[in-house]
Amino acid sequence: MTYAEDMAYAEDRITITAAEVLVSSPGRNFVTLRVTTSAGVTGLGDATVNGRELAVASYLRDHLVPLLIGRDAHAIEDTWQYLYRGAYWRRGPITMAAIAAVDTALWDIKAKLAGMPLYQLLGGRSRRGCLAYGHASGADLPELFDSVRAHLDQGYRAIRIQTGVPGLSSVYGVASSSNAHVGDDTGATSRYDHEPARRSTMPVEEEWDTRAYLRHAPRVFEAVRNEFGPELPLLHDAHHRLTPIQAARLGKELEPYDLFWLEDVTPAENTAMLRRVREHTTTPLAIGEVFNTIWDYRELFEEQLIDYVRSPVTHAGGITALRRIFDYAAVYQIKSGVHGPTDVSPVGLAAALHLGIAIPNFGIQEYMKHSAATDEMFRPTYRFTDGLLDPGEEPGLGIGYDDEAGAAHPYEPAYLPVNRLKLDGSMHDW
Ligand code: KDG
Ligand code: MG
Repeated sequence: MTYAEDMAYAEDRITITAAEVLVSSPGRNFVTLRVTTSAGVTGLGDATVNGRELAVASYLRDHLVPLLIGRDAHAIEDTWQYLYRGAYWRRGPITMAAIAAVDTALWDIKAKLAGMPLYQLLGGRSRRGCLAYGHASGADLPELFDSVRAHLDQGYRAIRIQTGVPGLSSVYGVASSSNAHVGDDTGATSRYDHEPARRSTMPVEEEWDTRAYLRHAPRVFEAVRNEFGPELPLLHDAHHRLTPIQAARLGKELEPYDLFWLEDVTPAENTAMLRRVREHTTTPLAIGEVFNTIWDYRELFEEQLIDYVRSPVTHAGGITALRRIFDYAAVYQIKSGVHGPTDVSPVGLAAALHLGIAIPNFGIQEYMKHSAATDEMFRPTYRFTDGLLDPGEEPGLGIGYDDEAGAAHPYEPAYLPVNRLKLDGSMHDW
């Protein structure tokens, strides 16, 4: 008898009876997996890969869902290994987002069956709440200061700072009414603080000038410190655009402004580049939102080249895999700093909060509020109070999925922008 046949005879087994891939677009696209069990309990997982949603939907629908039917819903680790090792073609954002969705849905189910919020199964509460950072931005300093004040009024205790760069018409991370959520069904014309994907069949082209950015960024942080004082934790995302020596210069020049972190200073593929950056600066470094396995972090952890891990549950293979990454990071005093833009759905954010409230080495959680249409569809029960996010006390993840709302917001093609150098039009990292 094979192991699988042996397990099939186990008494009181709760099996997976169905798994649906739900692609919807309440203001932006999301890929959600809903797993149903013989006990009638369902679980949700987020598999959204911004701008490549249909690839992961197909991976799930065509290749993983057929393998799930009849499996033991409680055997989370075995299912993870079965999908990861079993694929032969390991790693990569599409594979790992698909595995993440299955893993997250199974944790949701296990916690619902236990009648507990998921964090209880991950070791219980380790802190009052998860410190969250919000996104302040402005085309210029007055607009940026208004945005910082608005975030402080909302209770944020840590704030990411992004601004326009003189000579460039639009820059990653800077809100504006002209690039408000395209097709946001709420009809919002408000500034987008966080939604770079535009609904269109082709990516929007932006332009970039590294020298102008490097001249401008330290002046912005000097002005923000002068205006808001030394206490407020400030973060900044360089969004993969610098060479190692440029990154080293930026880190060094920002040292007087005491950043909480400087994120994604160099492109993620060659992690050894961060050695050069680290040799020159004590500004804390965060990286990893485009990583997808523990292997991507090995060199960075063992050489202590970073301070914060940016992987979200959604893109790093789920709760099972991200938990392992955090445990490995803890050996080196490295903390969590989970990616939480709007393209991580409320399911992915809730999973991060259950993990974040439980682990010993929580650092900070990125938080960009989802649109009203998104929250109506997923009905999250996590709460943001006084700068802290709390996963709540509902059994499981505390997230729902409204099928009618999902059907009313079908998928629409959308892409992240691409970047070209202002100097000569060559392609650059966006
Ligand atoms: O889909 C891409 C976004 O998730 C990314 O651009 C957001 O860098 C980002 C961040 O730090 O939130
Ligand atoms: Mg980032």
